[in-house]
Amino acid sequence: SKPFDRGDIAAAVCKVLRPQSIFSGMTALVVDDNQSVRKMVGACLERIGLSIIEAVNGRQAYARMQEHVDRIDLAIVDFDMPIMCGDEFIHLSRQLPETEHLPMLSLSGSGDANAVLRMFRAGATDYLVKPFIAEELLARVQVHLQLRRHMRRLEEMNRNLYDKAVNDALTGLRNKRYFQEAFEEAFARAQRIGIDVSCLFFDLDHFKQVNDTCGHGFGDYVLKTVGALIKETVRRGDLAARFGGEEFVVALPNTDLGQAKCVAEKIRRLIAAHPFRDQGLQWRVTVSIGVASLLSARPSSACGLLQLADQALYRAKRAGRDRVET
Ligand code: GH3
Ligand code: MG
Ligand code: MG
Ligand code: MG
Repeated sequence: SKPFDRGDIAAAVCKVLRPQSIFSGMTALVVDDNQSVRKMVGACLERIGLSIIEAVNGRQAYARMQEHVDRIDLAIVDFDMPIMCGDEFIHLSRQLPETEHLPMLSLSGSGDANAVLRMFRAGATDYLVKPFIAEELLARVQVHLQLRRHMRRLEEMNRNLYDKAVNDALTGLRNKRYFQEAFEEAFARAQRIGIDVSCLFFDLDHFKQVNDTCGHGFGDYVLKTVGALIKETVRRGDLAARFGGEEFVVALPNTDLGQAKCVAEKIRRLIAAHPFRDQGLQWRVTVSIGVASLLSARPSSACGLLQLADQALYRAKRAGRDRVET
């Protein structure tokens, strides 16, 4: 029996993987100064469903990469090309955002070990030697694209986990954990550079009655709406979070007590005037708000500032609710 050569192995791998349109929706950048090589590579990749973008030298390839970086999933790159060769193109591309995990396969003439090394040093992830075997090209490309898909899935999972870790599922505001960390940073920064930072502490009034009378579904709707009203009133640099059940907090960097009180008053009025209506139910909702700030009270920690706002909130409750206290 004849010994295995590279072609046999690649063909065997290919049979297992069976090329088909499994990568439709993905795009390959094919870079070669030789038109027939571009066409051959392109035809191979189209067999597994890829869309093709072509470039005839490194400079043109880099322009295509800059323009389409968000939809290119793979690059097959010739080494020796006029104007800009393959390793320089790969090196430049690796400095673009979002190319960190982009598979870039080097395609160089046989016997040029130096070219292969230069391409790897520039950031290539694999290589093929010309004349290449179509099945081997496809087998390698499939491995890289499958890895890319796994990577994408992991990144997506990671984003979802992060989202759950820092945001409140009901309102979409930040959660308590995120708030505490970010508030400590904002507090430390304010102390360091000698500016003010304020804190608002919200608690919905008689919220038990809302749940008891209209049900938890309506209660949740109220919480969501209050979260949205708070969010749309504060500035982008402010930090709004759901602190607990029907309690919200807002950190206002670079804002003194007087200004913070104005923001709180604005939100209080907005909530009191909002027609809370859902599934045929209607309820009047009010909120009590405690306000405290660094420069007027000089607490020694973020936690201390939060406590002062909480104490002010308690006074607002005792004074009759639906009001702002400092
Ligand atoms: P007040 O603050 O004005 O003194 O009265 P309250 O009725 O709001 O008092 P309290 O803070 O003790 O009650 C809060 C209630 O909020 C208890 C609970 O039924 C309700 N609550 C807490 N979390 C949620 C939630 O996620 N969804 C709903 N629907 N209700 C919640
Ligand atoms: Mg060439
Ligand atoms: Mg409460
Ligand atoms: Mg309450």
